[in-house]
Amino acid sequence: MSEWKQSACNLCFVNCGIEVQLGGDSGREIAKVRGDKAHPKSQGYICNKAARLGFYQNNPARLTQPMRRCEDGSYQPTSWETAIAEIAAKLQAVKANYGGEKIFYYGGGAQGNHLCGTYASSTLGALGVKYKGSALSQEKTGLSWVFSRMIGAIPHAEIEHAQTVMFLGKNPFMSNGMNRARNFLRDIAKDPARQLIVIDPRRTETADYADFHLAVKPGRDAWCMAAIIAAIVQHQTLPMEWLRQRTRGYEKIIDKFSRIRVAEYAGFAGLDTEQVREVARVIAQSESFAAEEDIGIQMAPHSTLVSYLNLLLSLLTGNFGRPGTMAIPVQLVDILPVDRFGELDENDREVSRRRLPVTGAPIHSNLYPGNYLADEILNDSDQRPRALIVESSNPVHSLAQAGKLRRAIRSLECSVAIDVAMTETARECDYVLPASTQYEKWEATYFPRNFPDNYFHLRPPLLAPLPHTLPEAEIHARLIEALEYFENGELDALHSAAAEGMEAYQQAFFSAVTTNPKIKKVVSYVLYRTLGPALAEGQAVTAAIWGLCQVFAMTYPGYVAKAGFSGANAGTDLFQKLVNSPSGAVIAVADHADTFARIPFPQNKLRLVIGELFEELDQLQHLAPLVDTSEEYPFALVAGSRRAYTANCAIRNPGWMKGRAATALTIHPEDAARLSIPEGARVVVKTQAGQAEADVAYDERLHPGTLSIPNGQGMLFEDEQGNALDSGVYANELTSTDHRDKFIGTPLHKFVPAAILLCQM
Ligand SMILES: Nc1nc2c(c(=O)[nH]1)N[C@H]1C(S)=C(S)[C@@H](COP(=O)(O)OP(=O)(O)OC[C@H]3O[C@@H](n4cnc5c(=O)[nH]c(N)nc54)[C@H](O)[C@@H]3O)O[C@H]1N2
Ligand SMILES: Nc1nc2c(c(=O)[nH]1)N[C@H]1C(S)=C(S)[C@@H](COP(=O)(O)OP(=O)(O)OC[C@H]3O[C@@H](n4cnc5c(=O)[nH]c(N)nc54)[C@H](O)[C@@H]3O)O[C@H]1N2
Ligand code: SF4
Ligand SMILES: [Mo]
Repeated sequence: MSEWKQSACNLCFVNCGIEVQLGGDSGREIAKVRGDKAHPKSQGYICNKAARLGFYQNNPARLTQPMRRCEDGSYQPTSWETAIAEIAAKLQAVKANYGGEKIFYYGGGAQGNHLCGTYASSTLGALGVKYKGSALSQEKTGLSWVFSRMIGAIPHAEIEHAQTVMFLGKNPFMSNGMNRARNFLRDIAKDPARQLIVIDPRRTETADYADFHLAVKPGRDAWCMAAIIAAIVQHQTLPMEWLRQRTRGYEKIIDKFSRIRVAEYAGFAGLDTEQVREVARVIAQSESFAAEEDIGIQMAPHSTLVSYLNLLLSLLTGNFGRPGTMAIPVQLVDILPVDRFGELDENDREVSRRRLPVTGAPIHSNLYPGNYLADEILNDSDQRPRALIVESSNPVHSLAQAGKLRRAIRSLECSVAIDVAMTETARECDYVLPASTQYEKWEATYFPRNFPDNYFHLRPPLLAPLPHTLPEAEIHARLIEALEYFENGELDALHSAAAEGMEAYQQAFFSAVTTNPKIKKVVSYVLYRTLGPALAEGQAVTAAIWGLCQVFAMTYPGYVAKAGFSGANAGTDLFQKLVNSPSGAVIAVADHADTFARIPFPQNKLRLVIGELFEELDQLQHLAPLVDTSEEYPFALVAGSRRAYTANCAIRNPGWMKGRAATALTIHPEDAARLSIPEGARVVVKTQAGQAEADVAYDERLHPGTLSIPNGQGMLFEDEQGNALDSGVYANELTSTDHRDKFIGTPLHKFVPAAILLCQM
């Protein structure tokens, strides 16, 4: 067994610090995992999943060579030289014939690895790629739009310090998605001075810790949230002086919500009016209130409208810019950048928006919605994409309507997947390039958002790359070189400056970026190839982080100084600190006092009206559900819920799951009794888009009338004899790309009308 080595868990976006012992015959297996107490954020916390990380690292489905699709559809291994040369030639041809913007990109990092996206930006720059999408643009772009329009920044909810906390469509007991989730739930439940509110149709494991559980009817959160706000406006004291000073549009909001009938909306949402009024009172009277939402509403009917109401609730009650409310953090990289929305009309609606050329899908936070990708490709327009690069994402598995995306990818002139495994997406692509895993190279994620301290974790590798795999930095560098982007010798000055030392390099680099416009488009590549070789052995892939540290130190000198890095070398010092801190380090200390100064709107005022969504509120008065069940499809299927053993597409071997219920389709026992479906029965679940077989388990926590399947199941996996193992339902064989939010295009996976039938024996 090796000594304990620090790293981070990559199974969800919390990325807890871990310590790992390697073992096994090869010494390459992740044998033991424990929480890293020295990690500034997770402080030793891990959930049940981290112990099973070996199933990610030691994956028999791993790619060990570049693969190329043959005429007959089979895949043949090929050399790196051939693969890179052919891909570069094909992408170059697409660029020459149709323009670089006809090459689309999807992905850029899963839950624990974002360096690949940074290096990909150079390949995209060299090719002139304009359109990127990622998993974020099927869940969080609605939220980023709302944040951007109301705050002009992406804030952080300080749930750790709030007196009252609300989880809306979020089940952190199972999904974590926050620091030390289970410890947090235990602590808040024990503290009589604090309250927890959970809004979820299911009586979740999180709801067990709550003071108030609003068991909203599936898909009716818009009425629930509108009722809470209306109850506050009508019966509680609003912080009027604060609203006058700090916000714009509050009069219109108060006017609209003073006319909403609380009892009617609460009733339509399936809730007890008194409970709604009590929750409203608790929120309005709390010292501090902070709410966190997740895909339980972002992927449910009215997705973006509910995100709007959620933020409106905090802002209208003055819960912004104080400890325990909301603050604006500083991050090394804004993974979900502020949405640029341009001019607004007199009703606070956008005058124009960047859109995809064929479908007209709106682009938010610089990302196209994944739900439109297949339609953008499958048509005769001259404007359609001709090539696709997918990196560290498995959209054929994770985007709606898998079959349509398969057809779309097959119709392209060139498609490339960069992954560690032969995924469902890889199996549709012309070329598949094998990456080293997140434990075989330096890695980092750009998710950390804390306040006032923010930290960053640059992790050294635990083991050497599997032979014939490469870190993405090297893959992109080889592609750019095959594209012959630079002339011979164009980067010589930078090479020699790097040999002289960091200070000389810093000067040379900034002067090169300003004098040679070609460098700006491929900055991460240039850093990797020029600074990289001057760094310690194996560390070249961290070169881009050096560049990010320089920009960060220049953008936030005050906050960075408070973390201990100041002067002309602050960026380099910060970089060195990260390289030498295998448990992560604090990179900046922000301040509540500056929060309003960072709102980029006139007089630093928050904007309570988003015209498009404010108007949409009027639709609620008709009390008509946006999506409904029918006689043919009498259930609301939750097409993907987080369970103890789900981790998106990170682990393909179903052997990592413990317990039968891991992959089961769950149903409320009353529904099951009505339909005479015994527990353990094999059933068919059917939607308008498709059908699948599943084993049934009862879940009395479910809202009656709903069915639920876990996310990330049904991936192809063969045992050593080549037999495909049953690994649950492939959720996106049951979903449709048309079933989406009207503003942003997010899929409404939480409410897919469905039927359930017993399989014939
Ligand atoms: N175990 C595990 N953890 C994960 C992941 C994983 O795959 N497995 N994935 C990570 C990722 S990428 C994400 S985005 C997060 C997602 O994290 P969550 O959003 O917390 O996870 P979900 O279980 O998908 O959905 C949350 C809740 O939404 C509820 N819900 C369903 N329909 C509705 C509705 O109409 N209204 C409301 N209010 N709630 C509804 C469900 O009952 C569920 O409890 O989890 C992260 N953490
Ligand atoms: N129906 C339904 N669909 C859903 C969801 C749902 O609840 N229901 N959830 C949605 C959500 S919230 C999300 S976030 C998405 C996630 O969907 P994806 O982004 O497709 O899933 P990930 O697991 O993040 O995909 C990671 C891919 O990266 C690969 N990988 C792992 N490590 C590395 C590495 O170091 N380098 C490279 N190049 N590749 C690597 C893995 O093998 C895997 O193929 O799924 C979404 N899809
Ligand atoms: S909370 Fe997320 S990052 Fe932490 S151990 Fe669990 S799966 Fe890993
Ligand atoms: Mo996600």
